[in-house]
Amino acid sequence: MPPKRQQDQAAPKQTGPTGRPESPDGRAQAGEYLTTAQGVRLPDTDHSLKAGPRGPSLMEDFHLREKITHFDHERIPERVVHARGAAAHGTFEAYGNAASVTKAGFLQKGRRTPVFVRFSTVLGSRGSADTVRDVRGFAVKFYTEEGNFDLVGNNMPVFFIQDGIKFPDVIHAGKPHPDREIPQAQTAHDTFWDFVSLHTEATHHVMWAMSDRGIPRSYRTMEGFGVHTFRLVNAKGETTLVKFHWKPVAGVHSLVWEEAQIAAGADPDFHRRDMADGIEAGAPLEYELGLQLLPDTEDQTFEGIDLLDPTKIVPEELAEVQLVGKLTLDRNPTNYFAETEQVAFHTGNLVPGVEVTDDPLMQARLFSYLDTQLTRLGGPNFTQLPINCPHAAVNDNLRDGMHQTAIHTGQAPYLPNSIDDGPRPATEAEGGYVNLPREVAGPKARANPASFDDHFSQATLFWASMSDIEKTHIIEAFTFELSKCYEQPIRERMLGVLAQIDGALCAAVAEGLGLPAPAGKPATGVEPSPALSQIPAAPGPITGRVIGVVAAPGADLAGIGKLRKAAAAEGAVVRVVAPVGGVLKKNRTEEIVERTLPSTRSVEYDALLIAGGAGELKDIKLTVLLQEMFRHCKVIGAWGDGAQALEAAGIDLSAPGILVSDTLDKGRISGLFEAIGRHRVWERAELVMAQ
Ligand code: HDE
Repeated sequence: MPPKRQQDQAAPKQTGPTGRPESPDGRAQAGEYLTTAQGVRLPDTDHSLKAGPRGPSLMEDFHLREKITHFDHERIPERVVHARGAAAHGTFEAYGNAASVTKAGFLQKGRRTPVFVRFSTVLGSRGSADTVRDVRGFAVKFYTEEGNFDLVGNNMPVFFIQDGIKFPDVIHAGKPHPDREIPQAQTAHDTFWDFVSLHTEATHHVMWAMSDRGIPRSYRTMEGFGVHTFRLVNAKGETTLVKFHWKPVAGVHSLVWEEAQIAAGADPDFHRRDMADGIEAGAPLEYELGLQLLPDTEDQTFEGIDLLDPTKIVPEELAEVQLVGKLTLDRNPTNYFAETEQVAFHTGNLVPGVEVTDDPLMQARLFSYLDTQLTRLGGPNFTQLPINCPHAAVNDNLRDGMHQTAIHTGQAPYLPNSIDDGPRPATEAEGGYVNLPREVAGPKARANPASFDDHFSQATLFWASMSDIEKTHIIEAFTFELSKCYEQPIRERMLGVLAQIDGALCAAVAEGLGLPAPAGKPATGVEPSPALSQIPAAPGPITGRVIGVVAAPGADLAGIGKLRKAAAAEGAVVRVVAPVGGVLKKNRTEEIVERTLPSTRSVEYDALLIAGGAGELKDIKLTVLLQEMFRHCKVIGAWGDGAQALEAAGIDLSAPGILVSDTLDKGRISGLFEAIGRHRVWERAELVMAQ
């Protein structure tokens, strides 16, 4: 027998990215001195090593070379879609009522699971504007005790295509034209409309994109959807089909198109700033997770709706959305690159109790996400990055590869083995991800089921569910986008598609384009789904909303203070706007001017008031500000002599949603909050359109 092997191994000392193990949360740069990446202290980082003060610089300068080389490689490829995004940390707490349909641990009563959520636009590059008309990504990573579960959804419940094999095509059509790389981050161009008018399965999603859902007010006021049908499995092995929904506690609200355009120029970071500022101000973003539970039948349809077709919804009136837990986003990332840029979502990150279905769009996604991360994050070990690392213990027998940071012990990374000492990772069905046995059979074919041929009936349902003002916005969006196409046949073909949705929609868009409206055969007898409209029936919360107060020297600062206190109690913010910056003082009260008339635009405020004592103000920029607020149907108000300034700006004080009072008492403040809680004064819309 050969002698037993001696313990002869050592491993490098485990340190954090600082070189110091005592930086437990992974934050780098904790050392006292500026150093090279090798930890050598540096006396100077502003002057390269030169032969004399006038140079040339010397090759020998290891600090210069290292600093420049690292900088040269600071970027990683941006995401091929969803490149522009912003994220936040938070917690998901389960109510427990889903426990009967799924064994997933994170949905058991009272379980609190850390999460990281990244919101995004789809088409724009990483530096594009937030408020463009586009679909928004809503990707949630749950760090559950059973491993990571990623719910990689959007703010619209349907998708443009039914089969993932067309994804490169629809994205090529939506991205800027390849010759001049124009236009950025939008669908208002020929190739997009060419694609969707030729692939009419896109029609339902196009309706969502042209509706107000394409320009959300904020991430806080956006719904989220898992899109595909998933399969839940409970402890007894019983299955239920499910559609996932996120319901924002703050309600579902959008910008109006002119606001979206103004924000894209005045504040391209509008949505990410809103989220970060809200979290910083102590107003977390909140959503409830909702399940539409559907029987797992042989044909996987519900009330005639094919559940494997991602261009179809199940109206909430047919299958109630049951709320099963709450998501709270209350912490901003520390470092954009390390967290928001490096986070890697994957539809295949599933936990026991949640399975995917045979939706052909989902099937392709299962391949795509892991594949894309290999290029984007430079190799197979991106799961070791802190933001991607599961909070459950990992023992995966995966070895080596680029950027391996683990120091694996032992000699036999395979199972079973009879060599390595100590406990071996067990493989057990109990607690493991066991795919439920399911019969799979069928002739090999590149084909769709016949039910996938219905491309229009749910687009008609969506249209029929909109209020008049929402319909007007949809008509305006189609007219704007199609006006930007150069190719006449594309516009004409798209009018043909609209004719299949609704005659009035088609006629109105055709009129705007100066083209004849073709005839179509829209579906008849379609039941509207009131849940699809965003116009609130009752005032909602005003958390995260911004109230601007225009003030000037001599203004009623005590009144502003009172308003601020009341707003803070509701999670809303008051910002003082004045002709010039600085501090306003009256008696012992002070107010910091946060925005000046030359530096602000109306899109920054959900409501704008003129403070008492500021009635003398007359400034063309204030007029523009107020006229925009008026056009966008936002709440406008004044107290004391502030009404004079409104009149001077041409605001009709008798119009709906103009709140004028002598003093700012409790009743006036609650009336103001109620009006903001309705989001907009839609009763004013007709007046605005007549102007
Ligand atoms: Fe994605 N998608 N997708 N997608 N998707 C990506 O993954 C893909 C689809 C969604 O914040 C990519 O890491 C294919 C539907 C979100 O990091 C990529 C198909 C829905 C995000 C990819 C789809 C989504 C992505 C790009 C059709 C809503 C951003 C970078 C089969 C349910 C995640 C990356 C984040 C990102 C592929 C369709 C949502 C290339 C092939 C439907 C929210 O893997």
